[in-house]
Amino acid sequence: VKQDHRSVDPAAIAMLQIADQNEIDNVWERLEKQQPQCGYGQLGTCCRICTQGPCRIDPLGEGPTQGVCGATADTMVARNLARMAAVGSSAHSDHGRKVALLLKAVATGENTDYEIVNEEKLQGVAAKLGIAADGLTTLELADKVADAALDCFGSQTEAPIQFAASYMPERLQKQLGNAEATLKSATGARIGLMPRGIDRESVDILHRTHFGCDADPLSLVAQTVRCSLGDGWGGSLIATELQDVLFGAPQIRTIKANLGVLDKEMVNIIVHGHEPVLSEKVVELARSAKMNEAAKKVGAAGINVAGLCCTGNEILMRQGVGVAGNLLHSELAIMTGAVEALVVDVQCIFPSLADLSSCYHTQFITTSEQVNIPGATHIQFEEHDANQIAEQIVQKAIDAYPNRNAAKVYIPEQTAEAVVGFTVEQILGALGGSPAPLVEVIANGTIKGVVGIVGCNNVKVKQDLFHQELTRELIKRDILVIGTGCWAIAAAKDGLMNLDAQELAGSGLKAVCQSLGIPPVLHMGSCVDCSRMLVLAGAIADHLGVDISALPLAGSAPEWTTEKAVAIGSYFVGSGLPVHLWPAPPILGSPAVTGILTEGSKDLLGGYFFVEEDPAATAEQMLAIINEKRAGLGI
Ligand code: BF8
Repeated sequence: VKQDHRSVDPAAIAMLQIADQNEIDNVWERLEKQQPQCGYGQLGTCCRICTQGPCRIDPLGEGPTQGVCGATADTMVARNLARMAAVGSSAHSDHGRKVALLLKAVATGENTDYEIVNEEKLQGVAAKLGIAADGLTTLELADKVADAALDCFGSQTEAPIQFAASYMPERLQKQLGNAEATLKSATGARIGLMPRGIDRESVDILHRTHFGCDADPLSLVAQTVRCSLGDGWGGSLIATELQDVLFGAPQIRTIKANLGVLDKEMVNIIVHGHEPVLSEKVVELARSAKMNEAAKKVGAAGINVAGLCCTGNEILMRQGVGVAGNLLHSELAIMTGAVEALVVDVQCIFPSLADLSSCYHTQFITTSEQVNIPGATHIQFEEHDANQIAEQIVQKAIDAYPNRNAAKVYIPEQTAEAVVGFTVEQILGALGGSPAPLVEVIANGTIKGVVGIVGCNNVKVKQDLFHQELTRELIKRDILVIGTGCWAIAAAKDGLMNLDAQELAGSGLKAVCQSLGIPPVLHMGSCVDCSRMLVLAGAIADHLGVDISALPLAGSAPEWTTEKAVAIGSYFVGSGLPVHLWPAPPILGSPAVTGILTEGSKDLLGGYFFVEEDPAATAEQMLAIINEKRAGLGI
C-alpha cells in the first residue's frame, strides 16, 4: 500500500511503508481498528459523570431526551467541554508551575544546577508585574518574580491573578468585565470571566461539573473560557516568560526539521514532551567532551540530540537542535532503528512507544512522576540533581548503541531548513522596537492581516495536509502566518519557514518579508508559547488603542487532538479572536453550546469558533473575516 493517504510528508510515507511491510503496529492501524467510533462521543452527548449512567442522548430525537438525572444534551455537552478545558489548562499550567518552582529554587540557592541566563528578561517581567528592581540583586529579584508567579496558582481571592492583570491589555479586561455584567443581567448569577487563581479555575470546573451542580450551558461555557484565560494569560504565560529567564530567550536562527536530522553514525537521543527543564540538560550533557568521548569508545562518531513535539520546539528555538518531527512522527522515529534513546517528560506521549521500542534497541525512558508507562525504563528526573541524572540518561543511550541492528536501520533523508525563534521581543526588535511598522503595512494593505495557527497532528486528518495547505493558502493571500506547536514543525518540514518560501507569498507579504529578511511563516515556539501570540496581539491592540477583537487577526487549530488545544482555542476566543477548528469539537450534539460558541460569544467576547473541513475554504473564510475587521477599522 502506498501510504500517501496517511501523510503528506515523504519521510512519514517512507516509514509507513516499512511499517506496512513489517507489520509494525502504529497509530494509523489502531485508528482503523477502532472504526466505527462512537457517534455519541463525537457529538458530546454521552455522560459518565455518575453511576446512574452512563447515559446518552440521540441528537436525532430518537429515544430519551434527558439522562437519568434529567441532564439534557446541552448540559452534557457543556460539562464535557468544560472538563476538556480544565484538563488542558491544568496540563499547561502545571508545566508553568514547575518552571516557577525552579526559578524559586535557583533564586534561594537551593538549586545550583540551573542559573538565571537572561537577566534582561527577568527585569522585563518584573517591570511588567510592577515589582521594583532597585537595590535588589538578580537573585533577590528572581525570588520576588517567582513568588508572584507562584501566587497566581494558589491565590484564594476573587481578584484576577497578577500575571493576567499585568499582561492583558486594559481594554480586554474592561471588555471581559462588560461581558460579566451582560451575563449577570441575563442569568441573575455572578458569572466571572477574569481568571482568579489558576488552580482554582480548574477545580471550579471539576466542582461545577460534579453530579448535580451546574446545568446551564451558558455558565458552563463561561467558566470554560475563564479557566482557559487563566491558562493563556496565566499558566502558559508564566511557563514562557520564566523559561526565557532560566534558559535564555529564543533567538532567530536556522535549524533542520524532519527525520533526516537523525545521524546514522552517531548515538541518537530524541527528547519528546514539553518541559525544557530536562531537555536543556540532556542537550548540555550530550554536547560535553566527556560524553562524546564515551560515545566514541563504543564506535559512534559522537552524540546527536533531536527533538519531537513541543520539547523539540523548545530546544530548537533556544539551542538550535534539529527537530525530528511532530506528534505523528513519534512512532515513526523509533522505526528508523537508529534511535538509541527516546527520553520523554510530560504530555503527548503515546503509551504505544513502550511496545514499539522493545522491538528495537531503543531505550524508552520516562522521567516524570506524572508519566509512568508500563514497559518503559523510568529514570526519575530531579531538578536539584539535574546534571547527574542527565548524564545517566545520556550514558544509557551510549550503552545502547552497540546493540543497534544495522539491518533494521533506515533513516529517510528528508530535512528542510527553517528560520525559527520569533518571540515578541525578536519581532518587535526586528521592527525597530515598536509594532508601528507592522501596523503600517497592515493599515496600507500590503499585509492584509495575521493568522496564528496552533496545535497538533490528528490521525483522523492526513498528517500535515491541513497545516501546510492552509498556511500556503493564507500567505498567498498576503496574510502573515505565525504559530506554535506541531503546526510549526509541519510548516518547518514543508520548507515554509525557509526564506525561499517568500516566493509562495502574495506580492505584498513577499515584499515585506524580503525587506526584513524573514520567512512569511513565523515559528513562535511550543504550545505554551501561544501566550507569545496573545502578548503580540495585545501589543498591536494597545498601539492602536483598539480591542484585540477589532484587529484583522484570526486563529486556527486545523489538526487538533488534545485537551490543551481546547484551552488554547477558548482563551483565544476569550481574548477576542475568531478561531477555526478542524476536526469539529465534540459539541455538535448541543444546539445551545454550538450557538454560544459560534454566535453568542461574538457579541459577548468578540471571539468565536468556526468549523471548516477544507483548507482553501478556511483561508477564504479567514480572509473574509480579516476584510470585515479591516472595514471596521476603516483601513
Ligand atoms: O503542546 S501541538 S500534539 S506536542 S498538544 Fe501535543 Fe498538540 Fe503537538 Fe505540544 Ni500542543
